[in-house]
Amino acid sequence: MKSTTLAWGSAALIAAALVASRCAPTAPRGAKRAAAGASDIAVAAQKVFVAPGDLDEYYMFASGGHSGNVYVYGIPSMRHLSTIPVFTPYPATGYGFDDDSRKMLGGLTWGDVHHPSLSETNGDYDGRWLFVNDMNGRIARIDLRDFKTKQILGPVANISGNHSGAFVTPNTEYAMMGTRFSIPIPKGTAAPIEKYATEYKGVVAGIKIDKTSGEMSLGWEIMLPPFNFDLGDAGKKVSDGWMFWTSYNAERATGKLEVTSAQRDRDYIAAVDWRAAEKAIAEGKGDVIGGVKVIDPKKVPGIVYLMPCGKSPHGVDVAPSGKWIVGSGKLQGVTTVFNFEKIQTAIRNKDFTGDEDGIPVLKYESIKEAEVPVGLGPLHTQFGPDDYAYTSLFVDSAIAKWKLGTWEVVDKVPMSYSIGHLAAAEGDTVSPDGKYLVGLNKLSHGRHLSVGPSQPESSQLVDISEEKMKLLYDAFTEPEPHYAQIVKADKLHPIEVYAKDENKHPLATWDVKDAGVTRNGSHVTVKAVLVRSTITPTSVSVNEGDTVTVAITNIEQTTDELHGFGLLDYNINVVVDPGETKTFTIKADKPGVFPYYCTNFCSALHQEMQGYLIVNKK
Ligand code: RUQ
Ligand code: CUA
Repeated sequence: MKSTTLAWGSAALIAAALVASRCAPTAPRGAKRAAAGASDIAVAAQKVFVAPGDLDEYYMFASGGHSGNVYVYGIPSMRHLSTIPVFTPYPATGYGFDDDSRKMLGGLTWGDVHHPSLSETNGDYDGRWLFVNDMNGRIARIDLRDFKTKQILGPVANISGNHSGAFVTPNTEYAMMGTRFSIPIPKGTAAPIEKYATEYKGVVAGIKIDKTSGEMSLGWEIMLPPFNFDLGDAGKKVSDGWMFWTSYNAERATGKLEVTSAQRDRDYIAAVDWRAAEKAIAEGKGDVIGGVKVIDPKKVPGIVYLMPCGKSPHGVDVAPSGKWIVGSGKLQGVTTVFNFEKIQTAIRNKDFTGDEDGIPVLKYESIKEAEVPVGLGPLHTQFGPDDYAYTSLFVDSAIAKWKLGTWEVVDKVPMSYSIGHLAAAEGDTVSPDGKYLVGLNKLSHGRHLSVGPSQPESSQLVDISEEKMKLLYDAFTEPEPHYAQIVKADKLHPIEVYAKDENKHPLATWDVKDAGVTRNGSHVTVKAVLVRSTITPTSVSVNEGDTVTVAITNIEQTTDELHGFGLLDYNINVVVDPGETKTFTIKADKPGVFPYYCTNFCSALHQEMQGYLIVNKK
């Protein structure tokens, strides 16, 4: 098939379309319904209907953007099941109020989560952990055993604006990070903006993951030119061992980037041989910057290569076979498919057209396999069985279905409106399921009852089980879904209570007789026991100026028997799950009497579950 490439001069036209697409049309109520045949609606309704008491087939883990959360949905019902707070305090689960989670948040009360990444074994989701990026140079691990955030790593040295994470490798050796906003490194160094091209740096990093515990630590960092590193995907199968990162602003421009960074015909995808990076660090190569070893590709060649890709690529997605690397230039009408074998051949033959700060630039014509005319504004690609690929089109506000190998576009379905990411069932693994695909749209204009200026995002469920894609359902999701992943529900085995003998907390208290107050100078420790329907002790007396640590154990062993501990006027609300112990610490700097009470409805006598903190004036 002949490929069509959009003339670069039409970038302005696309930019206009980007703006125009923000004014999506409003249809009168009922009109859309009439447009789809009544029978189609009945079929769609049946496909998404999960009867009361029945369970969904898949979990969807959706990024919560600048809410700092991860949202969990059931597929196909699209019902919101749970919110996992990660980078933001969340009183509903007491996150960010107890000592451990407060320490983990490290004084930041927001994060910007874009890319959830489920742990993998041999390229398939294994249901153990979920890693997510935060723009504030951090990465977090959620344990899928209890759906809780267990570790936040960072801010990591030299990484600024970590958009290009947290993509894991096929055996979860690494989760990745990368700089979107280049800065002079180490952090804390200032350089005039005029020196952007030479003194500002992009950095990508591999975060090592312990196989057993999931504990994250810095593996390696690579210093790169000041491009804006955007998305990434790890190679798999034949391309296992490689990592691909898109970037825009090959111009190294500053100022009005929408103009200044769109001058050149091509930007780059950085291809990184991460095993070579790992080896270089093990051999002690790299310069210490910001307290960590950073590989300079000029001094350590053979680790990074640049693949030219159509204007301002956004998503890069590796096909299930690992053979094809799909790079989507968001200012184009095509998506570009690279051939991994050809990339390797070009590297071997030194088939370069130049370099950027000593990093070889591979010859585009030598590594490109196809330019697929998917439509305007391609962003991200997911995969299905039988070599089908699905690409989101922001400008066209649609999803294109096309075939790997023949590069034919076979179907399109409109999205309402302006799709960003898309997520297919296990659609970025080595064995995609097909069945369902969710379009994660940026605009929902007019598709729901008005809730004022802050409109919900729209996520649309699409049936991809047949030749033609069919829209099944509109759901409205919390701000701000970027990427999401959909995993078979039976891969996860969440616990519902913490078993008593697994609770190793040093202040755990399992018997109301052991509850009470001990004093050590001005430090008071309260051991509290929560069980239906009493908080023991029912009152605590301390002195103004004391530091008070309260350790709360919920001794229930029954599913869903959570208790809360809300302390008025001291800004505390801790929620404790069955069998769990949590601590919080306050400085008793306000004298008076302060009620505490169970915030989580637990029994008929939930209202009675209360007590008093008495702070005696000095
Ligand atoms: S992004 S709409 Cu932050 Cu993943 Cu592409
Ligand atoms: Cu315990 Cu409500």
